Amino acid sequence: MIAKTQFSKNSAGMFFPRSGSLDLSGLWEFAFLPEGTPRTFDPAKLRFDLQVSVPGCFDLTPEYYLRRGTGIYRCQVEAGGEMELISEGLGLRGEFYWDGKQIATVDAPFSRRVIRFDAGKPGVHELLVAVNNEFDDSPSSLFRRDYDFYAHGGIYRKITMAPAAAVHADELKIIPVDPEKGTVRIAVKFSGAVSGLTQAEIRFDGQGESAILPLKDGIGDQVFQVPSPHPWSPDDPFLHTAEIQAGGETFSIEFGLRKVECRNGKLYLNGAPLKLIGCNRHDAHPEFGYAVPLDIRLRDLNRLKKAGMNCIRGCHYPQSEELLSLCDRLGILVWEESLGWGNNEAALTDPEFQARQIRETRNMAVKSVNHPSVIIWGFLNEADTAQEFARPLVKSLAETLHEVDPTRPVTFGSNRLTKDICLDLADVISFNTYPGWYGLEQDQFCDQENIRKHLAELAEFASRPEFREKPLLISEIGAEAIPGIYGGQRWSEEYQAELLETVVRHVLESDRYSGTFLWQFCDTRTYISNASQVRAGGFNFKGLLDRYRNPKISWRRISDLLKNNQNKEDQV
Ligand code: ADA
Repeated sequence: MIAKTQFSKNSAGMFFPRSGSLDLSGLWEFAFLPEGTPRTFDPAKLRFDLQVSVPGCFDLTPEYYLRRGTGIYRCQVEAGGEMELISEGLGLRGEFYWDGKQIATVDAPFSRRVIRFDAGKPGVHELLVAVNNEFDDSPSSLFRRDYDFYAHGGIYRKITMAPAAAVHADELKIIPVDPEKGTVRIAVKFSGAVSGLTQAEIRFDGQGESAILPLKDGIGDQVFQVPSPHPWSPDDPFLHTAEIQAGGETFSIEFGLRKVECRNGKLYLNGAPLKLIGCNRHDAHPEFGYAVPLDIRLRDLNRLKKAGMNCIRGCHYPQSEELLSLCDRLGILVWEESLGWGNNEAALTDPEFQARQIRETRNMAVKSVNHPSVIIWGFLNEADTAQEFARPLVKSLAETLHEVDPTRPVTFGSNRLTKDICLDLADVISFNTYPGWYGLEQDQFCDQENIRKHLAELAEFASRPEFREKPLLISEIGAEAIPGIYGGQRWSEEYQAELLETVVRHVLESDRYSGTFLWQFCDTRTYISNASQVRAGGFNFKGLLDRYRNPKISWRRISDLLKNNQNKEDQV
């Protein structure tokens, strides 16, 4: 059974929504090839003896729990002629087959792919998606076994199909110029049937006359006035819509009129100083892996907003359109980053790894550019940026993001801190640091003074002439707390709460810090032990919520702190 769906105007976060698209979410047939078996297969010889959900992670089904190998998903689709298939994200890698013929391969987890192919005669056809979650230990691997988050196998996000448009929208960017005046820069790149295409028509919010965007070789770039402009902000997340018509196709894009700036060492949003207080959030759940249902995402974000937090860091991979669209609608600010974690010299100097990082970072920016909630782009979390060999890739990634959209600041979470030699390449300085947990004093009870001293030292370092114009963030900080362990000692809920409260108070009081993303929103699945750490029961317990989103003491403590802080600000 294939659910047919039309994109409604308010469909959550569809990238270039097109009428007549088919959402292939639903029940698919499933066959499994265990780890080590050859990944070439004859579909006719496979045993499709299970039905599974798409989106879904096969390694969380009871039948294949935590297994590694190749999951082969099969469904029948009614289609014909030139088609466009959009895969929002899978892992760790995959191949797409149409009637047994390979039409695409995907070597990057969590990334969107637009696949155009000839579906042949109209009728019922077979779509096969083979996803593999075996570890690849080569230097070019994007998702390594020592990453501190679980490498799930599955179709993480939606697959949709639509008749391929004659004019392909490769890039549609709506970049605010002046939110108050309501001016936006519209930059488009079309391919396909573009010869003779001299213009696109632009219409805002379904009203008024269309405006003309001249095109040459499918490319156009011009500033427009939005009628009745209404700025976007966390407190008033108003979304405009632009319809872009070209070559008989209509592309409907939501956008928000907002401006993020770095000035005098601070972040500004729509001209007002911005203090980010929020969490690192893996888009994950212990029962669903990375195929997180809309309802869970919505509850997470509503809970975060209700607690008085205003941002998430989408650690450590490109976020789904659905999640970003929810953040647009709820007014939650986002640091989105491409996939990376602790990458060392072998990876950072590997030409294939570099090419993949640049390609996927660019893909992420092109995908996310119209989401007003995304205000910062990141990459290469905790790479070895204390070494010269890291500079070429860091520089290329920063340039790639600035080329897609010069209006958003770029950064990376550095755990090399004052030894980092790439901070000049970032617009924002972001430190991942764990005073009171790793490395520094490991006290039985929380040493607030030591934590404040460490944060003050980092702020002093970041106040040097070469850095003081750059905003400063603590992009990760926290402590493990096993749910139900009490008493104030390390690993207890009170220890975590006291540490996090010390951090948030310090950041709120600090003139130098533009904010912090606490590590982390909720407990997440990782491994009992891998190269870099041991994790009790295979979970990272630094969540302020447990894995099922039940609050620990720290969640309540931080929520109360932020509410009191907001009350004080309101009284000023
Ligand atoms: C690092 C890393 C996180 C997580 C964290 C921790 O900062 O970026 O993904 O592993 O440490 O819990 O130790």
